[in-house]
Amino acid sequence: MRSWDSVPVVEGIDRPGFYGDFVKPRRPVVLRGLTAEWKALDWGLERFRRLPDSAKLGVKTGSVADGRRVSMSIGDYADALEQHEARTRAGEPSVGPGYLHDVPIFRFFPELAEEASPFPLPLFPKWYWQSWQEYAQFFMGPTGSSTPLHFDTLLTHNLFFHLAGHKRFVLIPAEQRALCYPKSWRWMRYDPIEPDPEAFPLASGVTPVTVDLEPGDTLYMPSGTLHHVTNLSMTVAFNIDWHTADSARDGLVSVARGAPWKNSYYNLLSLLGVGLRVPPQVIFPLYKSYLTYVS
Ligand SMILES: O=C(O)CCC(=O)C(=O)O
Ligand SMILES: [Fe+2]
Repeated sequence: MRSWDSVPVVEGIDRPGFYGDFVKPRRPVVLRGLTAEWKALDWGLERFRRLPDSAKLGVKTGSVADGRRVSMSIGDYADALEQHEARTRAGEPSVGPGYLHDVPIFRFFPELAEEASPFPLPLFPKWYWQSWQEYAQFFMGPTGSSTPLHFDTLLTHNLFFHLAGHKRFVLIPAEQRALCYPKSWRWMRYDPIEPDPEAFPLASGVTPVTVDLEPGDTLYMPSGTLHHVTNLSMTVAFNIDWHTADSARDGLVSVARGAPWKNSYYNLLSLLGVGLRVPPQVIFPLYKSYLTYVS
């Protein structure tokens, strides 16, 4: 069974190198310096307070796997986060403000996308170049918040642009899913941070690797990679889940392995786009409900 000893850190990658060394062989990598010129690397709470407060975003409360959300403006969330971090630093008890998790940020605030420039388009299939920002999902969370072990439901590849704070990913190859005690299609019961060998004996065969991200690091996770994520401090990041024709095809037939039917709909749209070049303007209006699809 496939396993990874470590995740390489690479600077200055081009499209042939990225696809040849990582996407095709399905190996994760940390790309360093790719976003060095982005204004987004300076995003702090001040930046979010300056955004319009008319947009209400879904903040996840409790375990993110449960998908419960409360609605808040980004400015109010920034205030709550700051107060929570200050109370925690002072050793005072504080209930966290929840995790702003999987939010299609550039649809709410298109002006922010300009601060992620120059954007590394060549790393994505051409089909995404025109409107990459539509596919971005934003994450901002307090120290200690986490996302339990899962994979991204459509079996997309993931480029994770880490911007602020310290974040720890634990990665497990897709082929080891059955050893991780799936409780649904995408969420696992096994916790690689606090392994419980008695409850989960099969997981002794799992080979997790830990990847710590610094601001400005971009993590590539191949289609289906299992990941557990911990915020070692307050963090800001966004990802793009994207398909190659191969991963869209895998996603389409994953219904036979237990994926929700709805996933096939989104994966068929991606295959029509990435594989058969149906233009994004035709596909996106049909696809966009995925970005608020809590699975
Ligand atoms: O940052 C997190 O907490 C979760 C990130 C994640 O699961 C993803 O990018 O798919
Ligand atoms: Fe994920």
